Amino acid sequence: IASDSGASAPSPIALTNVRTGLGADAIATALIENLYCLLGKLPQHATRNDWYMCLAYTVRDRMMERYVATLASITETNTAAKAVAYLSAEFLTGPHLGNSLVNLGIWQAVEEALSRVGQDDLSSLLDQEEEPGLGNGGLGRLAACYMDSLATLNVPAIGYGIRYEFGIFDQAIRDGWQVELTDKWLRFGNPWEIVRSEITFDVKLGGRTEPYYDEAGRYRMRWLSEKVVKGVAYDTPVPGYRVPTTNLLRLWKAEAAESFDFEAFNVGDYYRAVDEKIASETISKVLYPNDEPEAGKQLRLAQQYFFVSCSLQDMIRLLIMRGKPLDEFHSYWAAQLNDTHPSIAVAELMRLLVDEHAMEWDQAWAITQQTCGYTNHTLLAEALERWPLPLFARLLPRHLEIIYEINRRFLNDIRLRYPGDDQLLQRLSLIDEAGGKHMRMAHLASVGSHAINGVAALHTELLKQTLLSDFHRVAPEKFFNVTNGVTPRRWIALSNPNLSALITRKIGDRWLADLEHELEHLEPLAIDGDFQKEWQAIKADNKRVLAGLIKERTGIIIEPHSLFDIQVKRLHEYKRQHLNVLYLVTLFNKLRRVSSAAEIPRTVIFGGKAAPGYRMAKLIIKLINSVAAAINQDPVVSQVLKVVFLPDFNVKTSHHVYPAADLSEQISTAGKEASGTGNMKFAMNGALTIGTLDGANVEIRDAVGHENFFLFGLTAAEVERLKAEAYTPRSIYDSNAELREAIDLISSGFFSNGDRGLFQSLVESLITRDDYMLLADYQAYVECQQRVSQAYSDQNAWTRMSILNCARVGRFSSDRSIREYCRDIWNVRPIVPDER
Ligand code: GPW
Repeated sequence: IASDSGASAPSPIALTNVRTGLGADAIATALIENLYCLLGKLPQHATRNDWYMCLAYTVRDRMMERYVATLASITETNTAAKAVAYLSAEFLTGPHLGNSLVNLGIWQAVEEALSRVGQDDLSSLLDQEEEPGLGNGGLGRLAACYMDSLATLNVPAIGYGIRYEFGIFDQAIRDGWQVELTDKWLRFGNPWEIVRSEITFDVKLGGRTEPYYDEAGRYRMRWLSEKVVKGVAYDTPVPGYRVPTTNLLRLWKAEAAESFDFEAFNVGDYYRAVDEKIASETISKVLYPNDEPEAGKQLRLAQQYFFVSCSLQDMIRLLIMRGKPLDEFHSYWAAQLNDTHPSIAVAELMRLLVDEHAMEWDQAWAITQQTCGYTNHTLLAEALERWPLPLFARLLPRHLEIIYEINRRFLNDIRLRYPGDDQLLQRLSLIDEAGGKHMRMAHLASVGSHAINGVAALHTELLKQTLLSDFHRVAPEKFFNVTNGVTPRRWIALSNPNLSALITRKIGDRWLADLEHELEHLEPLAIDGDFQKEWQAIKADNKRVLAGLIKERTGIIIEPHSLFDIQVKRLHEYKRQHLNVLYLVTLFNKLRRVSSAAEIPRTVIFGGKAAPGYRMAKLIIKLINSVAAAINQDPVVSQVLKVVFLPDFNVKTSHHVYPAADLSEQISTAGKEASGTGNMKFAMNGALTIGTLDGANVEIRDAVGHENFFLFGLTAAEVERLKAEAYTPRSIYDSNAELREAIDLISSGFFSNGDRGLFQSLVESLITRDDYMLLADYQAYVECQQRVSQAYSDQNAWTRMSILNCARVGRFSSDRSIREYCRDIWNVRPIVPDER
């Protein structure tokens, strides 16, 4: 076993070292050494998980040098670099191992090293990793893509969030229904994190406030809390793609504060102390599984405040470590609020500066506004965070006072600028006075930030015109659009390695680091017959892999040559999975009537979780599975149509899904999906989109060319107009025979063993309210799907469109998004660690 020399050397460790060397030799030696030293095993006794763990440690070792250097640049006294603090309640990173191998450029060396130690199957080790499901869907995954891009662009950054003990639940399907299972992702340990037991902060909760005079005779407030919890930092390195920067994700775990008296003499006190400990730890126990949140849960507010307070205290600590004065906080930190979940940061930063560090209000306020930026991710009214005032006051009494003061000053200012407009004041107020009083977190975030952005062009326009129109009126200069993006490292290189190799063979290897400028070099190849063949062969391979996975997970056998038509995303009425189902039932009816000989064979694949308390979403899952069962067992129809619900859709399984898609379903009601990001992942992997003019679909269609995109449905403006004119879905039901036949078949109990009641609430809501306008878009959708089938029957034309979709979506790299944040919102510049 090689020895680790130079442990005390101050200079960088030699690159050939067993802990850092990137060659197969060093890695092979390190594997055996880590197996022995960290896991206490000899190779002949190692299980697959042992090999995974020692490989993970071996890879992590190789990030440490860059991680330490990058961290130094955020802590050293003589650096002028501003860093980004990305505050997010969710980071849906997905498995780390494969991504680390891609970004460090050691995939082949690791394969070689593994074979030298008798392990020939890297993919089975990759499979071994439990993914950290610390997010629900798009918002959490976006945060992970942005962390990858920040590091890749050499922008120093810390992602701050919560180390949930239980992430998003695992989904099982029993009798067609979703069943939730707890996600014990830490069960076998987490080799990617480093606990920083010395980095802890106290977080107060509850109690009351009290005025006092400080030594200088100044009138101040102090917060006498009811309890204190402690946050402990857990760091996960985030390596950039083949660059010197390795940033970090710093997630806070809640523990009992030291101050709790475990040496109590009295037995009763001892048990009380243990109970307190358990209560403290519940704060970071579990991720709330609502994709677009249901508000009003006290523990959720406690989670938000907990991680925000720890993060801001840490940012102040790091600033002080750098020897900078507190009044320069905003020169060294840009804090981005990922939706309103961390928006309590506005009040907490004020509290820390004013109460804890005795800063004057005006100065603290200027610093707070210059530091914070707010990203909005939804216009849906039901997803806007509003806290009942009594609940807020109980948990955060001092913050309530601070917010009242922020509000008083803000509204005063507005009153002077818009005299006599009391309506405007009411609409802008941080407090909603109607009904039971509520705190409007989007207003707090908007007032406390210098920049507010939406996540796609359409979304930002709607944000300015609707949800935040008054804020746009009083402060138009605050508004920006930053269209979302996704990282091509995970979503092409890692999940579609064959496509990746083909692209590199044709246009060189710079595209993964510069997608916006390089990927378009594929365009001329779209009409190259040989290239088309290679492209088709890779898609066919990917489809076979997904077919294998589906067979393994569901027992359903699908035809790899059929058109793979895929809708994977969280279940939500606005995303309209049930519009897809209405089309499937229509197709089913048609295929039972007429010969299916001419039909283009399709496999329609669904995946996604429903919030456990969202009854309609869960019923839609049951409907998909019920319709799937009827179709798949029909001897005639199943020749040309199969329907699959792939259980437990998560980052790991998604690696096999996007690369295998021919058709990407992006069919939300126009105006409802802020951006979507799955739409980008599909297009990058050569899927064509069937979609509405919603979110980033609009920009994707413009980028790939209107002729290479299957558009249908009402526009956002038409949706609003129709709603205003008293939309009557029943008249559409009455007048469209095919639609009526489909809905009636669902009502009849055909898909539910004769149970006419099962889907009644769903059918009822469609015919009577249809909030998401499925019936209004139904005919257009069905006709558009016919155009899809026709197009697919010309494989060469389809392949050309597929190549063009990939070649033209370079701007949906999260690198482009992050460059825009850096330029427009954060005013930060890249810095290579060695030069700092
Ligand atoms: F409600 N999104 C999400 F806006 O995944 F906060 N979870 C959420 O809680 C919210 C939004 C919130 C999604 C949007 O629905 C999707 O359109 C967008 O692409 C994604 O956030 C990233 O911006």
